[in-house]
Amino acid sequence: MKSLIEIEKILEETLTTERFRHTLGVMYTAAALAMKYGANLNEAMLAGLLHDCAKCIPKNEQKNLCKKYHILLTESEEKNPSLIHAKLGSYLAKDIYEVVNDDVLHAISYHTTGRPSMSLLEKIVYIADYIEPGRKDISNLTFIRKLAFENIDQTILKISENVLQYLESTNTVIDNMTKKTYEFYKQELKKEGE
Ligand code: DGI
Ligand code: FE
Ligand code: FE
Repeated sequence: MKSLIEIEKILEETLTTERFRHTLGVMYTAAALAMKYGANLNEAMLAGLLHDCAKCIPKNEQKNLCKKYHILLTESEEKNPSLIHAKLGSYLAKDIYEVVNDDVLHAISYHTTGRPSMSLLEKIVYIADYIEPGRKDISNLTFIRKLAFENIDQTILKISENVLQYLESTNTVIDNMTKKTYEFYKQELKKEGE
């Protein structure tokens, strides 16, 4: 297994400066959330550090790598290549960065769309990606950043709602999993309130 520092050095060379800064922001935000909610600190930092490891690979090369790893792409991933880096990233994490922990691999795989019934670690990476200090120009971000340290499931709901609204307003095809995440946490919180 590679250490956080070894991985950080590789990513510094393979990601753009901007993406690397975002990556460090996600890693440390995931660490803060892990402290708050009692998740494993090293796992949270590892998943945060690697979540966008496939992001700077050219799109056609990402597709070739998916073939190499026998990753089946959904129709929506075929249409929206910006979704591919999440799933591909988890395979690279395993193959190149020697990650063996399935929870960490799932957190990387689902960081863009989320999914119903996420583990604590998956929730932490999904949220950290959205709220890290370098993120700009998202409505309600000040509110969501505060909420993230108060109620984790409400934060997932707010973020998935924002993402859906944003994708609708830009006429982007929405992945089924993105919708399912929102619907699941809406139901989940309704149950809690009853
Ligand atoms: O990789 P990041 O920029 O840090 O953030 P991300 O992994 O959450 O998002 C990657 C891109 O995917 C971003 O441009 C928003 C977009 N996206 C998120 N959910 C969906 C989506 N695009 C489509 N087409 N459908 C989705 O459901
Ligand atoms: Fe991403
Ligand atoms: Fe990201």
